[in-house]
Amino acid sequence: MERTFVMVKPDGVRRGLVGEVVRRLEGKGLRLVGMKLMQVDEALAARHYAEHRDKPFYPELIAFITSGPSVPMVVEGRDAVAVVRTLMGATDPAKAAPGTLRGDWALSLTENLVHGSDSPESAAREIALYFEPHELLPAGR
Ligand code: 3AN
Repeated sequence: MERTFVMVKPDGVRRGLVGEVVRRLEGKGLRLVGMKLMQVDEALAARHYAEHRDKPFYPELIAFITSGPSVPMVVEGRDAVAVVRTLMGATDPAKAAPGTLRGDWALSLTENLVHGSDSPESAAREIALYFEPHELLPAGR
């Protein structure tokens, strides 16, 4: 069993696509162990995207991720990190395969609907950034 961090970004919340994201995660067989609606502030955004601090797209990324409420989640299941990356599709939605979340529901590189951790180490770091331990269900099944 593995856990990963997933977040519906502000574009997804604005467009009413939270349910679509949750439906696909649950439909695949992943188990929701944490979920909330929250406004990401500048400080949290800076910690989340620290690895991109020197990239040209960083200011746009921070402005976008703080532009409205997001829905961070933790899901659990076999190979959860890789499975979520597959369900999300490529970072650039223009190149994301049909049938993936970004392939079906996004076109912009910045406003690309959803975030998912890229490794178990990133997942642990990002889960701790967004959730207190008591906000997560105990490991199950
Ligand atoms: P992913 O979200 O697929 O893990 P990362 O971690 O490489 O992708 O990038 C983090 C976020 O930064 C992306 N989700 C996207 O919103 C934004 N981003 C990445 N590359 C670019 C780019 N070339 N131009 C604008 N935004 C980008």
